[in-house]
Amino acid sequence: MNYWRGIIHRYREFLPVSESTPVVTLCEGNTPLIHAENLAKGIGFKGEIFLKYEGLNPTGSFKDRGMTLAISKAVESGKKAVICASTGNTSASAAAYAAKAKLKAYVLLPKGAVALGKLSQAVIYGAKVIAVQGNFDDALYIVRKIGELLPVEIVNSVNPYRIEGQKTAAFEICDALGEAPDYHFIPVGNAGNITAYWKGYKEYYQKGKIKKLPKMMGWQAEGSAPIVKGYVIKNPQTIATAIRIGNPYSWQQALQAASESKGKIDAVSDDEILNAYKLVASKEGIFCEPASAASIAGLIKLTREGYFRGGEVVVCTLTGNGLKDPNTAISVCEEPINVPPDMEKVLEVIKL
Ligand code: AN7
Repeated sequence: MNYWRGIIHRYREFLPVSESTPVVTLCEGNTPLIHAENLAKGIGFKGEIFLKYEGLNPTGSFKDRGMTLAISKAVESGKKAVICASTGNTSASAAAYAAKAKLKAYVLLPKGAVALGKLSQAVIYGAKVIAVQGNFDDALYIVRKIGELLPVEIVNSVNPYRIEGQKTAAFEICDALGEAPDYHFIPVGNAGNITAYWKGYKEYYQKGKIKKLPKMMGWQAEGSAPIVKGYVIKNPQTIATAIRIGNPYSWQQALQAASESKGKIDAVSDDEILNAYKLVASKEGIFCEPASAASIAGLIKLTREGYFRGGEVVVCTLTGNGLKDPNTAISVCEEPINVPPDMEKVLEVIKL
């Protein structure tokens, strides 16, 4: 048998698992690395852009890479329940993997600030959904307190197995390109993913699988940019609800990834995010969620500023699937044109 069996099976030697670890997988990983020539041309980037489309994971986001490991280790250690706070994607992933593992899942969501697709996932997979009348940071604080009180496994990225699993995306990129890219662009919310990628690249470098390391370029939304500003944001705002986080858990690790790699953490506005979101869909046929487009928005911004010399290889992680949040897509695009059931009327619209 030689079918894809998920990231633990593929990258076992790099992960903290043993023969006796029960592997809970939905066959996550192995996501496409898409060569984005149209986008490069459209934004005037004189190098090569590759998009790591993590929206094609089983629950539609990169979180599945970390969740397969976090849930497998929770089962190995005899846990019966898991808990997380989430802007949506972590809860969808936790709920799915908990269902597969026959564990109970409790998810705390900021009330009214989670895309409908993500909420629908958590409920259909059977999690107990708790809407907190506050933001993500409030919910994560409560989850961490509950983790100290009850025999429940926290599956936010405070759980180190999440980072371990997520680093496999960096491995896949290097395996596909045969080398690390020059730059890696990635959205930053709670800052677990940038931490994970940097760890993955460094491990591949130490093993001699790659000969250079990329510069890590992390992007926050302007209204939710604590790392860029250097202080906790009490009431973070952005249309990109997935990264609406004011006090990221892996703050220091994100800064370290940027400084060690000679990259940066910077911010883009909601307008820049939405522009990038529409552009990657219309130029490349890839529908990602708004938060994911922060990586593209950052690349556009730096290209405009003349940051690049030309010839660079850049990877942008598109962290989640656009179908999770169709409301945002519909709200930023032209409305369908209504016509009576009459070919002449349709031809008037088509004007080819
Ligand atoms: C699509 O689901 O924090 O910097 O609770 O869903 O590792 O937090 C989601 C984060 C980027 C930011 N893109 O990643 C959650 C949550 C998407 C996301 C991020 C998230 P991190």
